[in-house]
Amino acid sequence: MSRITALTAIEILDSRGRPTVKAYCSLDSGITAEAAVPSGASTGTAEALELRDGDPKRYHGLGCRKAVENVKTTIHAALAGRDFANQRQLDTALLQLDGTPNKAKLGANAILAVSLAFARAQAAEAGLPLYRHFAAMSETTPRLPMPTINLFSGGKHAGGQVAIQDVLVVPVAARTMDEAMNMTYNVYLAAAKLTGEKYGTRPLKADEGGLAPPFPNVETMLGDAVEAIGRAGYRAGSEVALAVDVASTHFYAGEQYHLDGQVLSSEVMVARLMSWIERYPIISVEDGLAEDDWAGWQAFYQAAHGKVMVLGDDLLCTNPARIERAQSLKAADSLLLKVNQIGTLTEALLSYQTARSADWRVVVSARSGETEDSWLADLVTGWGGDYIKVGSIMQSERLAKYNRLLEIEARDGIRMGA
Ligand code: 2PG
Ligand code: MG
Repeated sequence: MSRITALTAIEILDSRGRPTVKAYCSLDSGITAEAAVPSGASTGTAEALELRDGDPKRYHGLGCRKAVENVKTTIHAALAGRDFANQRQLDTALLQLDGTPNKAKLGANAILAVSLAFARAQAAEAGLPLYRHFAAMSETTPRLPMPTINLFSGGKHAGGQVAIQDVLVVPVAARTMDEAMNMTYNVYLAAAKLTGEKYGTRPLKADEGGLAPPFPNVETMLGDAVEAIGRAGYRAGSEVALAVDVASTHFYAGEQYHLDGQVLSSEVMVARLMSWIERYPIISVEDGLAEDDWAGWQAFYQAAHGKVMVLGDDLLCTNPARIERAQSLKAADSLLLKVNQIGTLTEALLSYQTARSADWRVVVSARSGETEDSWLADLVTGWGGDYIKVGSIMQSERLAKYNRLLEIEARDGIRMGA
């Protein structure tokens, strides 16, 4: 049992300079723990509500003072003095207090910050590293994930100069996190040199630190990634593979996909995705179709399942009901898990378990607006996620997670894979 004595919060800034929430949870054992929440840009419409102040005089309306106040007043008043045996009990109390289907009253940013700070406080109380606490919560054996690392960016993260959002490298031949990061560094440097030569640009970086030269189209973006892998001395496919986040919800309008100056039907979009899969060493396609184009997702699943991971982000929004729907419709076979899309650890774990119950793969993901908090690295390790997606290796809010994975490997001897 952990008795909460105080809950409080402050407004901090994320990696885009926008406000977000950091919460502090104190227990009567004398422990105080903290946690900060991230924020997305390419958000799905089914995401839980991120409470923003809407005051145009502060941060263009993006302030989080209301969410902070909700932690300090409503949530503190309701939970301080109470005992909670575990995360589920705490999160259930938070959900009851909010009482809305999408956390609109208190804000998912306020609720998740408290949910995470409590987890960290309980871990500290038990004398466990955070990932071991997460492993106990999910009854799994901790293991390190395979990283998927942002190399090239487009879409909403890079001013839209190319429609798709991310081309990621996956160092599939790496046996350790140490090796994976070194391979990634080599490919990133080769890509920066290549794009400098080819586009004559200095390496401009997008929200997650990916390179963002003016690619004329998606095929060139993918081709340049393959060339960079080769220049770095690796075999594309068997040593370093690619993953893409098409983020196609964000170029879908009027039931058509607006890609590279063309207007594509859902059927043609599926054919386009399949042509990329055939021509480039892609192992995972995230949000190949828009969040409402369920028929398109089903068609893509029929064509691509077994060849690549059919990975749902905006489609699923880490929501167990949407995951179940995708399972019964055969619309996807992998979950991109973002805890703040749903808003509590307990619900995110249910999403994770729902995905696993149908033998899905799980990619645990950061957001484009991140903080220096590294809890995500502990979460993916503790729950045993297959992959982590954190962005590039060039910004400290991303490196906080990679460095934590390196630390878990070097100091605790936790290994990658099965
Ligand atoms: C995504 C994420 C992370 P955002 O689409 O997968 O890359 O972006 O946080 O903006 O939703
Ligand atoms: Mg995505």
